[in-house]
Amino acid sequence: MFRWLPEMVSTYGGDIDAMMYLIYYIVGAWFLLTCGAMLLFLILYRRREGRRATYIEGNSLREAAWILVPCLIVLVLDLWIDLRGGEVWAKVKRHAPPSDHRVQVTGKQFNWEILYPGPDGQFGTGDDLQLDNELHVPVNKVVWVVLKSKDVIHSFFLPHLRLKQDAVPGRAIEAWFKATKPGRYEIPCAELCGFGHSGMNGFLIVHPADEYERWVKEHWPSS
Ligand SMILES: [Cu+2]
Repeated sequence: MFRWLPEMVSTYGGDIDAMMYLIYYIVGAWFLLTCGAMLLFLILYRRREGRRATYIEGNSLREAAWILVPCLIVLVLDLWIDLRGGEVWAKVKRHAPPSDHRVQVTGKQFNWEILYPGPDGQFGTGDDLQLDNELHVPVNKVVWVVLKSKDVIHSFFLPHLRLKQDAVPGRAIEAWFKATKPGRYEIPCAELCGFGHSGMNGFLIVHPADEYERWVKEHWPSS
């Protein structure tokens, strides 16, 4: 059913997809039920030769039940979505794992500036490295991203990892992910940010452990 979603390569991506399935099937079932009932009534009670319209005096309780019962079912299903959503939210936001891997990503019209802290792990020191649109990370390691913006609101989107977070001017917003498969994945901007928005696209390069070591050695030979 979800073939149009990109491949999922993060630890919490499955939970996000499960939420989408849940909402999709609940809303889909209601849609079919409502359309089905409407179609059925259209056919059952259509105008026919010789059949007179019925005079209905009205029974307020029975009529109200047609509204109240579906409302109650919708409410219960809604609470189910909230409950499941709360669990996923807690997993992603409240019980976020710590990590030594930190990068700073700054959105600007129309690029992602990726700042690596270097071997000392501190931003704003001499061994920092800045690359445009290239986020290199090791596979199976938790990576924290500090999101900033130089101009307008951008949205840092890793569709394959099911992560999307706004980058807001004046704020440093943190997000994390753990990629589970080496590869090259897109980082589009998901917030209309100006005339070059559609071309604002970076790449997340997930390296196997040894390849990541080599990449680090290449950029910080003395480390
Ligand atoms: Cu943008």
